[in-house]
Amino acid sequence: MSDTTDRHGRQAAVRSGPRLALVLVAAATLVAGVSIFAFTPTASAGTTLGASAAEKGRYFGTAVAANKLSDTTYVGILNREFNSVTAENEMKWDATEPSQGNFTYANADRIVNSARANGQQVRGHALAWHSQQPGWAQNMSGTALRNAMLNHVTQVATYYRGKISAWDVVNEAFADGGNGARRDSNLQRTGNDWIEAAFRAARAADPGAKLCYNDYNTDGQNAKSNAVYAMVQDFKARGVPIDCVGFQSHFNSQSPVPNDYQANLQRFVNLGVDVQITELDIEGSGTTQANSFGRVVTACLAISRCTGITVWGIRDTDSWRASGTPLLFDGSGNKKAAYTSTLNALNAGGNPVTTPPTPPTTAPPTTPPGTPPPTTAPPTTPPPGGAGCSATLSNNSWTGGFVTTIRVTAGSAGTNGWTVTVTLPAGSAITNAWNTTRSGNTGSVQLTNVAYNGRLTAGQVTEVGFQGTGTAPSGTPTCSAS
Ligand code: 9MR
Repeated sequence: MSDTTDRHGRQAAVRSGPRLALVLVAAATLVAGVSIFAFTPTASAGTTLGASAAEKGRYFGTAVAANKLSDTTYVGILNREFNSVTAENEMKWDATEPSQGNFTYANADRIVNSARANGQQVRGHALAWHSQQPGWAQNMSGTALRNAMLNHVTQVATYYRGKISAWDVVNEAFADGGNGARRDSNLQRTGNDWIEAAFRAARAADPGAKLCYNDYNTDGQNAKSNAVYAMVQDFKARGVPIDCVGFQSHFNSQSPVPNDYQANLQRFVNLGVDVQITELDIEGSGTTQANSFGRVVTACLAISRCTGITVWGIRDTDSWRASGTPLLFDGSGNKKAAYTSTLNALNAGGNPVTTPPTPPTTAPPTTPPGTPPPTTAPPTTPPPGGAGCSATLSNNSWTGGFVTTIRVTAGSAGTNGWTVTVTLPAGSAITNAWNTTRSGNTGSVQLTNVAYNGRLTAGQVTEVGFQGTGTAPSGTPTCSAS
């Protein structure tokens, strides 16, 4: 490693004069709204996985278990080699909402805090999944489960807003076995639109995170990957917010790296999404295993929108399939042949990442509870709403529920406070609201400012929101200023 390159390979361009052009490109890219997690390519060969991937504009990550963060060998490799982490279990539904409405983030936070302290990005895994649900959710069905799932997505994505590079919003929703059907599950039985509803809720909660669909046995072209492909194509056509597809890539002798791996990933890219290798492990040993890792890495680096690779653990002994010795380090933490072939493939590859900025595809982002909402500068033309105020609403809706964003604009006199009245359709009810004090939850509902967003100058805008069950409100809410 050169002395101008940190272990993640990202600072070199900042410190190195001849690379100023790259810095300017990176800065312009940031202004243009591209992910803050993009890495700046440099010219030299990396000596760690993360540094080498970063030189190609990518990340190289690993799954991390919170209870191993006190293992010095583990942590030493983690912080030397990787520039992205995924919580192996700690962000799953059973871990983060063990009883309904009771959110626990301590173990996930240990991973996130460790990552942030060491300059690593964090992949979020996973918001909605048929497996590893808490018992209370397993026992739910219908609208109650749908709303519980959406509340979970909203709460967790809001809590980690700004800290997650990409979320696995929905995990493993398609069946194995050749017919391309959705997997039967309690979530699937809430209605076929549960996946898009989850993506919409995630986008509303964290507009800055890339939103991925993640699955296994989709690594080559087959009935399952064809079904995921059709879903992504449909989502892109209808403006459902999806940014990326995760290919877990758990391989063994029965399920080896498919010959059409690169072609399969490329066809998804051609739909307009990024692809990521999200849970890579390959059972085996020696040269055979090493060659397989090399093939996977080479395939990713050949694809301009394959933005990163995550291996599912550090040492063989850390693996969920430890007996298959499927990882890059042996049980003592020594680099295996698979490590060397992976690093060599990273250094040899391929195409730099070119991923366009993600335009918002849904309603304006909502502001998480407790966070002062964004405001805009006063316009030079007279604002709408006369001397008082005006309000508009926009919705993210799904069967049985909705998130509504209310935009309040102060009139020419500004406001000291305001109240918006929204009428909910019969049978609809608000379940929670943010940045506002609410009176009632059905029928005609009054939303009043809270302490920090009542005083608006002429034309100034503030946003508040609520989530509810039933059908979303429509029309123009009334607004009165004080
Ligand atoms: O590695 C995870 C293991 O510790 C858990 O016991 C297991 C339980 O479902 O989940 C493992 O991770 C899975 C991941 O979340 C989704 N894709 C398959 C992974 C391996 O089962």
